[in-house]
Amino acid sequence: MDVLLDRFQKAFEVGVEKEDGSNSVSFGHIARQNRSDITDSLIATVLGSPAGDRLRELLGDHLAFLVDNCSLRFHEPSNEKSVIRYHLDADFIGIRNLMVNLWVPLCAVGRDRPGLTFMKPDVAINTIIATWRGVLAKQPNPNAPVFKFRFSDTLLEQCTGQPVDELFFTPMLESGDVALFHQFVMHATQHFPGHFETRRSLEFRVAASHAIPSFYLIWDKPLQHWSWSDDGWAPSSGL
Ligand SMILES: O=C(O)CCC(=O)C(=O)O
Ligand SMILES: [Fe+2]
Repeated sequence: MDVLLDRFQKAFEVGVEKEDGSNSVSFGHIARQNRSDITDSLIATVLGSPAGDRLRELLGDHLAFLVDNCSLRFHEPSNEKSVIRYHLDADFIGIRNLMVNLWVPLCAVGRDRPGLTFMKPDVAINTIIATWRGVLAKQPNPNAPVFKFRFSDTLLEQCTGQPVDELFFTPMLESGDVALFHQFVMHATQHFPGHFETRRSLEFRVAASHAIPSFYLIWDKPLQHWSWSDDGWAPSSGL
């Protein structure tokens, strides 16, 4: 945990200048400032945890980190960009090929600080996905859109026939816990009216090296490959 916090602090010192007004800095940006030592250390730490074993089970021995969408996020009440309403990460990752998001708060969340709110796994999502695809299809280039679609409460109630309060849950997580989900799990910043303390978190977005998500391929975005061997995880050239 201390390692993660220390690296977060260092990365923000490198990163804040660029992403003007924004509350997040991508690993790709940090690496382009010649500080991939910081992002490598973050990746090595998360892969060395039980989350690394889980990724291996899900994606295999060769992982690709989608570094322009791996980020450090500093969530503060005064910054409206901090709040991200209901969405699917498929917006910017694409439909084809699995993307896993490891979301890691660096403080306890869900009670005094806003956590991440997830759609309950038993909600039928067919209509939601159909609606999402319908919006995507209307984009100028549906194969590689710049797409940020937020689902309103009303739209979610129309899609599911249930009150929105019944559709979601917010796990209480401790600092350094890992929430793992894919690009079709709907989520949002926990709605937290009134004052709350700032919250730092990390987002690692990962795919199998042989199955890069569609929008990443189309845009030819940067990847960092890590592979498993008997010596553990290490950076690699991919397959
Ligand atoms: O940190 C948040 O509140 C939102 C994070 C998010 O949407 C994500 O990691 O995909
Ligand atoms: Fe998200």
